[in-house]
Amino acid sequence: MRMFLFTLLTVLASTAFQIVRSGATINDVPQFFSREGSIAELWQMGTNASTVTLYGSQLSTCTQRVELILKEKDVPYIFVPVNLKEKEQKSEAHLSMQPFGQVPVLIDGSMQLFESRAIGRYIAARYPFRGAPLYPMVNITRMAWTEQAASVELTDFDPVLSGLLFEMISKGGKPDMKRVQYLKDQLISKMQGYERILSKQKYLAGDALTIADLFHLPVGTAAIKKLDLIWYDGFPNIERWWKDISSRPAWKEIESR
Ligand SMILES: N[C@@H](CCC(=O)N[C@@H](CS)C(=O)NCC(=O)O)C(=O)O
Repeated sequence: MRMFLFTLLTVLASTAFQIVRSGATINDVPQFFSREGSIAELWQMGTNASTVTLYGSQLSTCTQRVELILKEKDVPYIFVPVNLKEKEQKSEAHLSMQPFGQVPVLIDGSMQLFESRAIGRYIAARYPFRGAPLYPMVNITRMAWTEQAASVELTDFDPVLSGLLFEMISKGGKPDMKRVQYLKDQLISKMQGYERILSKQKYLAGDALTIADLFHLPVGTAAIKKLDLIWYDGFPNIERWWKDISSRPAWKEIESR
């Protein structure tokens, strides 16, 4: 009986802690408790019993995105290297986990997941009590802003910088210069949008760090290192934001490998 009461109090205390940490207001609380299965979910979330395994390549930006969220959330994991040069990602065993023959793949107990950003969201939502609070699940407004910022990263930021990396690096010295110019023009217009956002708030989804900010780090850093392209040059608020997020210990550890 005592054990039961202790367990119940622990669950309630950690629930309250999560609500406060997520920035929810008192109006959000009934909605939080009315979620189907929420107590069971919370129990599972708080206990963190399963073993997390990440299949990937440490040099791939997609794998780095997942490792970054795992480290920020302080979730221990086993890393299984997939040799992309040897095409291990196209093996039948890997295709059974990732139907497109790519990395990363995450296994968490009975859960199997691919797509780096989906994995990042999952980790941040699944482990709310660990590490930095990166995904506001309770406050729907803040969740929507996080999704808005994550969508901008996926559809505006990543295609431009990945496109430049593809033209200038992956094509082995034969870039399509018309496309390069188009992407450079796009970059300026996208940076103007980022500067407008970041001149009003500290991070992309408001004044708290979220997964959306962190999702930028792998490709943003690759562009700086491989293209020597300081893409935020001339945009003081983007520069301030970038220096903030790129100096986080979790990212420093990943980029220094
Ligand atoms: N949208 C996927 C992209 C996955 C992807 O492109 N992975 C690359 C590494 S960053 C890969 O596996 N490349 C090897 C290949 O396509 O064969 C994600 O974010 O996970």
